[in-house]
Amino acid sequence: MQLKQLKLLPLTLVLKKPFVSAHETMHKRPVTLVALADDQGNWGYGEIEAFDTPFYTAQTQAMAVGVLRQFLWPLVKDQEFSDPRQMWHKLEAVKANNFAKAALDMAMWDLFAQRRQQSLAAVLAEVSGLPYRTHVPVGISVGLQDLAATITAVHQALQAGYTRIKIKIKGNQDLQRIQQLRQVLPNFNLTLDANGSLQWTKTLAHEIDQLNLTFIEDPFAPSEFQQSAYLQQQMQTPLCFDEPIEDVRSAWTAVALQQCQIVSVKLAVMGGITPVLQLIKAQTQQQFQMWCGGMLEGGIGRAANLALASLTNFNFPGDLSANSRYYEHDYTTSLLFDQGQLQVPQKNGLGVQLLPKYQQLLQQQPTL
Ligand code: OSB
Ligand code: MG
Repeated sequence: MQLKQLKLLPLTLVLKKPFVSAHETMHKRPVTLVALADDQGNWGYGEIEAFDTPFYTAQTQAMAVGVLRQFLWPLVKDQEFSDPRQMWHKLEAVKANNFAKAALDMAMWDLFAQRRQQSLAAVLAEVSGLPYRTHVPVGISVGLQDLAATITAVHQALQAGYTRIKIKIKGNQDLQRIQQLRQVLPNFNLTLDANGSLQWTKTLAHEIDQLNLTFIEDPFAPSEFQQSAYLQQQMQTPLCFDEPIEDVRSAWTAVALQQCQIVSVKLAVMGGITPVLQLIKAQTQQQFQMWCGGMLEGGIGRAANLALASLTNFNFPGDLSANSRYYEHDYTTSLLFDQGQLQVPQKNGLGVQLLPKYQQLLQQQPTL
């Protein structure tokens, strides 16, 4: 297929309530919708998922948009590709800039699946050689808040059927809140995400082990590999890396050097679906566990995550909670959520549609 047109539509999704992590408090979520057309007039969609600020990752939304316009699109415009992986290979000429690459890669996979008249999940299953599920159990990520609000949020999440609940924490002191929560609700599937905010102490491993966690995500800053390895050695609870996982090599190294046992996969951080498929290959050789992380995606990003998370090698429910939980208005039709499971769309491609308003706005954008 030949790639002919690109359109970009910057959007701001307003959160129903602020999402608070150890890094920042988010009120609004910027995304740029990316629409890619082939020579037959088919359109595929992707999303730039970098934030406005460089606090969670180095690349910001504005940087990613700039790189996509100035460098990535000119590399592939009017080029002929038989497969999205071939296009991604071409993008490798540009160093890093994974968020920009991911948006184009997502749109390319959507286009590819549409041309084959298959759902993206079915295409990814075929390409990876893994089966996919039609209903995927999903988890929820609960932002920083006090104990009473945390207990309420956990009760609501359990009621909605979520099979894994992740709670954001900030700093060693905050482990006390989780201890108190465990006194009220000792047994549900709980994970923590410290977003790098913990300090190593002699008692840390023991304190974490007492919380009956499925795993703990990013206790230390991404550069503190040795500290993570040391903690993992002392701790029964599996350690999971999210923020340090930017490519296959970082995942492979972290697992091989026993810095973590579990990997959270974010296709936007890794540069798209293509590198995640490479990671899946590495996983079958090295046998680590992985799951699909989230970063408050809009409808297109959520659908791409779900297609990946439907593959049976994703070992834990992903951060794929229903989008209506975060946003009053998303820009696509919703994925179907029922009793803690998302239904994988059977339609061609990503399987969600742009709402008419956004389709119109997109058409008004210049063609690149
Ligand atoms: O660290 O996993 C994270 C959201 C934004 C940025 C980073 C993270 C998160 C979340 C929310 O935890 C996950 C979701 O999208 O539901
Ligand atoms: Mg995280």
